[in-house]
Amino acid sequence: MTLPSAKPAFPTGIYGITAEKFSAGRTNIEVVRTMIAGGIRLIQYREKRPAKSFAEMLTECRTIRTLTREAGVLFIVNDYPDLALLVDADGVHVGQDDFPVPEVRRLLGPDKLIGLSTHEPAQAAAAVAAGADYLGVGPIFSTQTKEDVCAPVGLEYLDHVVRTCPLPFVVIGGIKEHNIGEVVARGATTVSLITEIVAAADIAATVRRLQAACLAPINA
Ligand code: TZP
Ligand code: MG
Repeated sequence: MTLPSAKPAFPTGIYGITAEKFSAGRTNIEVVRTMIAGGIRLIQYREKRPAKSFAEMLTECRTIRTLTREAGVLFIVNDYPDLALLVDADGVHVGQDDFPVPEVRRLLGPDKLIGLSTHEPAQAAAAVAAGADYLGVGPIFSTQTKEDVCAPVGLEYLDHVVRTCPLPFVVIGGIKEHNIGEVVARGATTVSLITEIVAAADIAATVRRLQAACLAPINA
């Protein structure tokens, strides 16, 4: 008898990501609270050292874990599998230069989600082979939010993933209210926007509108 997996399903809709530097004076905790008030289902904690110490990140992630658990929201930690384990997050998101997915799997076990950022077809195929649970696809459009970001991959790579990838994926990079319709029309069902959300005057209302735009084809 095979036991059902305890691994959560990867949600459709808006994937919120913290970025205190762009949050107009609000803390990550305030931003997370208002994203949740707007109905978000998936949040990633993304902060880099040395802007934040590990101790600071741990404290923030503990609070975010409590808030997301209360609301039934999935919680992913960027870059740091140890931090994810310490706060019992639902998973980790890594990039091409972070620890390889099989090593992260050894640390996290079978029930946590592992996401891997990809920028080209060969990386998508490798992510599947390595046992990732979902792919990051981007940057779709140009963005200033990420340091050392590669050139936009464009909509062609998104089309490739939609056509060929057996895993769920999230699109990211330069996505705004005015262009989210373009990626959704091409088959994106989970969409991440950093500055469009964390810098918004009314984060909850922005999440609500984006969520509706993202899920429109699914609810049609
Ligand atoms: N990975 C690829 S692009 C990006 C990350 C983390 C930043 C996206 O930020 P924005 O503000 O939505 O362009
Ligand atoms: Mg990374």
